[in-house]
Amino acid sequence: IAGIPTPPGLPIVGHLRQIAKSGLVGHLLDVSRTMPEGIFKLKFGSRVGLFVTSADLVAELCDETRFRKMPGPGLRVVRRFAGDGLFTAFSEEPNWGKAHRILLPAFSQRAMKGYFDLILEVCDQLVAKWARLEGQDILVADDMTRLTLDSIAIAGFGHRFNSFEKEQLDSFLEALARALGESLNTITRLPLQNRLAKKAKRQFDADIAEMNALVDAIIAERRKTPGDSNDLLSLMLTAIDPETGEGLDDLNIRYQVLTFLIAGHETTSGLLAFTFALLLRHPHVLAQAYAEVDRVLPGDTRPEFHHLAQFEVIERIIKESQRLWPTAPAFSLAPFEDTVIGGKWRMRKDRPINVFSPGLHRDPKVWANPDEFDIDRWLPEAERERHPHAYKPFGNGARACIGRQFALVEAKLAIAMILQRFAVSDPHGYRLSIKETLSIKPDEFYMRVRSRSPHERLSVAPAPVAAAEEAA
Ligand code: FDE
Repeated sequence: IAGIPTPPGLPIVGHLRQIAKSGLVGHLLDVSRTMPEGIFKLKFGSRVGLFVTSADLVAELCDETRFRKMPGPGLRVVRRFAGDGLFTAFSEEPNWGKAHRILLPAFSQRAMKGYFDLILEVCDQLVAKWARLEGQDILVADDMTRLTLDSIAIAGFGHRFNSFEKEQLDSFLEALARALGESLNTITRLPLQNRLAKKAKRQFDADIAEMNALVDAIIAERRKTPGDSNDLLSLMLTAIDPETGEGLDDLNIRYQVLTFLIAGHETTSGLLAFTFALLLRHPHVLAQAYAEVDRVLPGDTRPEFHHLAQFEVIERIIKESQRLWPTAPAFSLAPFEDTVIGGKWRMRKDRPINVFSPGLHRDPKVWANPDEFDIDRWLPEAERERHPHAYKPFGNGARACIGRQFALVEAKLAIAMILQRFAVSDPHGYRLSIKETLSIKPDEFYMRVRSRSPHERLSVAPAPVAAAEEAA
């Protein structure tokens, strides 16, 4: 049994000061680079956080006979508004299994096909807006947020935010951003500071009330006019869990709607924004993406569901973007019983351990040149030989992301439609900096677009990889 390594920190405030400087994710990445064992602990005031970045250790944590998801301090604060909704539920809570079984059909391949036209319509709105903004700075993360929020709301709940018609982001998003920020702050603030944060607490309550009002309106809307849709909301309101013979109760439905509104847009918008920031820094990869889009969607071809499977380069781009910057950057697990991992680190029953994904995704024992953006890591041969637990952008096991396919459909379609229509550029030489709520986004990332001429669409040279594949 060994002591878990920790970097030197100041007494009492522990690592809080460094976190204030470089953000939690930035600080964790810095620390993980100095921790060759791939496990470390950090002091947050009186609390100690455990972090794991080694693929071998993560393999043990992902063994569902020994460990299960255990929401840590951050998610426990989010429970004040998301309750026992899918994301924040403890695995033992009966509502988790119930909702999981009831909602799973809404994420089948067939369901994705059904959402396609709705998502396409929202992507059209983004493209139309950007066409009007030609030559001007576009704040990428904000428009990606409009896109992903509108998509999950229309596909999941038949609710239209119409975000692209508005200058300002929906006030729901401001309330949410503050509430998530506050959830993050309660992790990184000292307990004494927490007690003093009265004003923050009042704002937190007001923000929760505002979010609930929106959710209740969406539910009331549907109860008034049920229609014949088979979406998430109709499953929540009417479906019966085959195992218990029960449906979801009203409070849980509220938690689920809010959960999907949040989980369905935050992480996917960050993913899209990171992807464009990375593409603009890697013109040779961007060229490959253009070549693929021009091959799959020549000229003004309207995208259809079956095209998505042909975006092989874009898929690798998305995977590599999620490797470097997984927008849900951590998930936490705890053992059912006291146990030891790696042959020497003691893990206490029910005590959460964080898998810090940006660190795991750079584990030097698995990834060559881990900080380099290289989409060829995702060629099938390379993938087959990889450590099976070195990549967890969607979490693990039964508690892995239920929205994964939805996010990928949306991301692929949005990327393809933007590249089909626009030449993208980065006139300000963006230097990546991370904005953290509980998820991460590129901060203050602006890009510009210009409509591609028909000539440009024909003249993009196919990238070597794509050419070789076509010949094969
Ligand atoms: C989930 C999730 C996860 C796990 C977490 C933990 O474990 O804690 C992760 C990692 C994730 N997720 C991630 C992600 C990314 C992206 C892009 C996404 N995600 C997206 C999405 C969309 C949607 C709708 C969603 N997502 C949703 C969700 C949910 C509901 C959940 C929970 C599940 C359970 O059951 O638990 C998740 N997600 Fe995600």
